[in-house]
Amino acid sequence: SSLESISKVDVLVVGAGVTGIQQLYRAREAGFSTLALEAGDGVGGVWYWNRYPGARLDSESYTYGYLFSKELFDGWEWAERFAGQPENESYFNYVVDHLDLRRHIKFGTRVTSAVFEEDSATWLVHASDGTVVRSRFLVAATGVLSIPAYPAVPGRESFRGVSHHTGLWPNEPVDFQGKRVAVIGTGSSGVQVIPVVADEVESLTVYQRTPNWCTPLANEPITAEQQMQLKKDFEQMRDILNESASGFLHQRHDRKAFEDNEAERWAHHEKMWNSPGFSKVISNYADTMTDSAANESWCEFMAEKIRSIVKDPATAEKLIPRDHGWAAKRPPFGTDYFEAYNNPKVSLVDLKETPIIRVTETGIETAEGVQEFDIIVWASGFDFGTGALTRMGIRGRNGLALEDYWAEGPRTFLGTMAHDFPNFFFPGGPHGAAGNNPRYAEDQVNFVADAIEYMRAQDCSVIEVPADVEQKWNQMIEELAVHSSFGEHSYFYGANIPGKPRSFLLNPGGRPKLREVMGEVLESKYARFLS
Ligand code: NA7
Repeated sequence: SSLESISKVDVLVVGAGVTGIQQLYRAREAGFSTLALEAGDGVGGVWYWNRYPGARLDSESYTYGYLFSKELFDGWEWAERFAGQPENESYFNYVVDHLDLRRHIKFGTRVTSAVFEEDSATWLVHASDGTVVRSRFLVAATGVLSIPAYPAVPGRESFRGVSHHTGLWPNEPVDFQGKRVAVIGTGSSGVQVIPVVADEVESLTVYQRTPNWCTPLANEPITAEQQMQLKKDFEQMRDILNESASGFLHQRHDRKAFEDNEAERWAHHEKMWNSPGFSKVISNYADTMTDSAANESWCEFMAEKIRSIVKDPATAEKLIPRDHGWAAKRPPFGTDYFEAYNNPKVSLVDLKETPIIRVTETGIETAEGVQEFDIIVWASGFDFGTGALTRMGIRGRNGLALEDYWAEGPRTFLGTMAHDFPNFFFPGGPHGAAGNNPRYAEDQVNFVADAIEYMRAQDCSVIEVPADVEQKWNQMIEELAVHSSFGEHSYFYGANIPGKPRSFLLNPGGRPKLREVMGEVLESKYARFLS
């Protein structure tokens, strides 16, 4: 009968990316029956889907990988400070095989609905391939950057050439050799793909809506000596990361911008320009994000850098952001990004002057006419934070749809639970994100694992966050969001998706707040959460 085809598990994990893999591991370690459903045909999540040329970490590789096992850490040597997509994908395959998790993952299986059934206090989950699973606990580890977004321009489907979103890149390599290529978008993905394909193409046309403060990533290989040091310093490194608000090793700078004279200030700007990844945010002048003059000084320095790199003055001016300061949008980090515009094959279209009217069968039409292309690369971003969760058909108590509950923006506790959605967790979700993804996601994974182990020990069947406790977390988000450097025009507010409610999607309290509140719940022995 059809009933017999329903598998039953204690813990169903959706997604085999950075968060889902760890959740699956913890559930198996605790002896729960488990299954993970993964839409892709391989593990790695964003590192599976974003396989476009140039895709690369901008968190230091060794601070991004798992830190819950020294053995796992010692068994892997990162080749580069900021690993590229192939290395990341290999890493997650290494982890899954090392921990013997692969046989618990069902690939090519996208969850289409998940309904909470009151009587049995279980979740009934359906997937695209006909898979049906009943689980006691449902964990959606579906990521914050997993639903690609496209500009609302007509005709995209009519294009007869090759067209790919960076976040849905095909497994087979795309041949750029001698092709006329368009790239739409100049965020983190755009600045990575542009310089890498520029050399191969016949022509590359970049469609830019908002220029970004892109700075050098400062990637380099990790030497044998550094490898040894990393292994030696493992515990110390983990301690620093655990204390860091955003899960990075970078240390805060103790000076404010105008405590230094102009020469000193320029020297610090120069140092920042050349320093790796997010140190440009964390180790910049302490008031860079709070004092507009401090922010402007750094921006003025960066504008000069852009002018000194880009040979054509008109192009340089177009590449300099005018409407937002440093870290008002998520800053991208690149390698030879601005340099790419000195390549005579590369040209820049300013979409504020000439917006895209439509995509045609052969190319892209603006007020200047149609430009023909062989390949269009959509580096146009994602439905951040809530995108995957509101598309999964999640139904809580009394059939309440998660997308309705979140119609005005997400309501969560710890970015991990929602009231009226019992036995449901979404580690790595909205309101949790605060910097280096795996670092806060692991806090959430551990919170979930500890909670369900405790429930088993106490013989409880339902866990649910009380409404007032959820309310308090949301209030914290709202109150602290005003101190975040990210503006309302950033995708952290949902601004890139037409019709999406504007609400802050990160955890502005950072990892310390997350851990503090988790600690309180643990100490109270989940008071008022269990029944
Ligand atoms: P981002 O950072 O959201 O960048 C998307 C880019 O696409 C950005 O330049 C956008 O311009 C542009 N865009 C988006 N919608 C449109 C429309 N309608 N028309 C023209 N241009 C558009 O996504 P990424 O993939 O680069 O990076 C995502 C994350 O991955 C990143 O933050 C890291 O965490 C890794 P806009 O600025 O909106 O004017």
